[in-house]
Parts: sequence; C-alpha cells; structure tokens
Amino acid sequence: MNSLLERAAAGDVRAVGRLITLVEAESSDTKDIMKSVYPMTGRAHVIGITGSPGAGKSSFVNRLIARFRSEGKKVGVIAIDPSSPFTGGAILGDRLRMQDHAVEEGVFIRSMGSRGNLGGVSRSTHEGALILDACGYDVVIIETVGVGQSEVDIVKIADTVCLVLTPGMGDDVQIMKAGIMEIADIFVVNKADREGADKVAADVQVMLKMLAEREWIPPVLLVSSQKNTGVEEVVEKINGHSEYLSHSEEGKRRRWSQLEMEVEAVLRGEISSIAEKVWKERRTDELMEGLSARKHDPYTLSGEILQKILK
Ligand SMILES: Nc1nc2c(ncn2[C@@H]2O[C@H](COP(=O)(O)OP(=O)(O)OP(=O)(O)O)[C@@H](O)[C@H]2O)c(=O)[nH]1
Ligand SMILES: [Mg+2]
Repeated sequence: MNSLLERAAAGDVRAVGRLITLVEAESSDTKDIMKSVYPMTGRAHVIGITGSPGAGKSSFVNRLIARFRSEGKKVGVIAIDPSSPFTGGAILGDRLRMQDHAVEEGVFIRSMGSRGNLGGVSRSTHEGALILDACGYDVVIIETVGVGQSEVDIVKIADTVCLVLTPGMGDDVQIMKAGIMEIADIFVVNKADREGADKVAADVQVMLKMLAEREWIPPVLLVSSQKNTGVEEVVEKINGHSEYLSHSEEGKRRRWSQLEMEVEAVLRGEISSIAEKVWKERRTDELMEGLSARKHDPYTLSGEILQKILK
C-alpha cells in the first residue's frame, strides 16, 4: 500500500488509477488511503462542470484540458456517467469524447459510475478528486450530468462551478430550475455557433439581476467547444475566481462549509457501518421470531441497541 501511494504521489499514472479504483470499490483500504492522501491535498483547483445531458460538457472539458495543458498545468478529470440500470457500471461515452487527451502526458481521465445517485456526486467522486489533488494534478475537473440534485451537490466539492447551457434546449426551463442559478460561479453558453446563444446569455443576465447581490458576479460567456472559441475567456474567469476565493470571506466560508460536510459525510459512513455490524452481532432467530410476532418493534429495538452503544 505504501509503495502504491509513493508511486502515485511521484506521478505514476497507473498507481493513481489503482488508488481511485480501490476507493471507488469502497475497499477496506479506503480509510488508510485517504488518511495518507489528505495532508497532500488542498493544492488543486477543483472545477465542477455541470449542465443538461448533451449540453457539450465533455467537448468543453476537452477544450479546457488543452488550455490548461498549454499553461503547463497537470489536469485530472473525473467524468461521472449515469450508472446503467442493468449493470451498475459506467458507460464509456465520455472517455471516448475526451480521448484526445486520454494518453497524453500530464492528463488523467477517469469515468466513474454514479451509484444510483442519478448523475450524482458520490463520496468516491470526492475521494477520487482528493487523490488527484494529492498526486500533483493542478486542476481537477469533475463533469456531472445535471439532473437535479447532482448540480447542487457539485458545490460541495468544487471550488468553481461552471454551468453549461445551450441554445434551443427549452432555455427558460433550464435556466429557471430551482437552485441552479445560485450555484453557478460561471455560466458557459456553449454551442454559440448556433442561433439563439445571445438570447440565452441575455436571459441569464436578467435572471442574475433578480438574485441577491453577491460580491462575485458570475460572468456569462459564449463558447463554441466545436469551433474552440471563447474557451480562453472562461479559463481567465476560472483563474480569476480561484484568486477571488483565495482572499475573500466567501472563499473561506466555502472551504469551511465543504470541510464540515466532509466530516459529516465520513462520520455518517462510519456510524452506518457500526450500525450494520452491531445489528449483525445482535440478530438472533429468536429476536426475529419476536419481531415477526410483533412482540418487539424495530423502533424500540433500535433505541435499546443505540443506548447500549452510547453507554
Ligand atoms: N454545434 C455545436 N455542437 C457541439 C458543441 N459542443 C458540443 N457539441 C455537440 O453536442 C453533442 C454532445 O456533446 P457532449 O460533449 O458529449 O455533451 P455532454 O454534455 O458531455 O453530454 P452528456 O455527458 O451525455 O450529458 C455532441 O454531438 C457534440 O459534438 C458546440 O460548441 N457546437
Ligand atoms: Mg459528457
């Protein structure tokens, strides 16, 4: 395990992949891996890319990778694919679309399943991002499909959230979706080579004016990932946002609230595995008969078990 960590930290891409596989599989080594990795984290800029299916997120990420590479930065990408309902596995689509960079030096791309969390950001997504951070990736990009909760969840782990919109996708609906406007730090109107992009951008600006005033005013930028236009401006704003977070109260608040959620999530996981273990130990056929005959009930029983644990 130690040698795996050492190799990963030294930039061995296969070792990095192996570590991510271990945490994704929720292996028993996860806790030790994360304990060793954590002190080396906190250096990467984590960018969340979210938006409706087909908005061009992967195409845009592809362009971002190229830009960051040209600045000499190492880029790690985690693309969250919706789990297939049949196998629970991830679909390969994103990996294919980003394959320009798949074997390039300084770029690491990984698809992860969303584990039933539709499009979701899971614990292992975050752990994967932390591993990349620890292994010297300067920028970590997380692509999630926007299907409600995941767009909001991305805020819990990303420093900068880019919301990708497009013309001609039922614009009002995509913009109005509750909670989405608030989480975006940067609006990317992709497919600007198509008609209607200006209108989408103008609509977003109008909506933004209706929100409570914030110190960071989210820019709305026109991009064509296909024609590779507007990407440089987005990168400038991403870097600007990173800079803003590093010295503002909002940045501090955000980092703290992310850490709070992180502790809570880890704690919740620990408690839940204790619950599982304790129940397995206490479960007897006699108890089951009693529950079946309604001599006990799960509520009182759980209460009693909890009392004993807490004593
Ligand atoms: N015209 C045009 N098409 C684009 C642009 N960007 C992406 N596309 C096309 O839009 C389609 C979807 O692109 P993806 O990059 O896979 O979009 P995505 O948001 O990652 O899709 P999912 O991950 O499946 O949600 C592809 O056919 C792209 O070629 C663009 O700037 N202009
Ligand atoms: Mg994609």
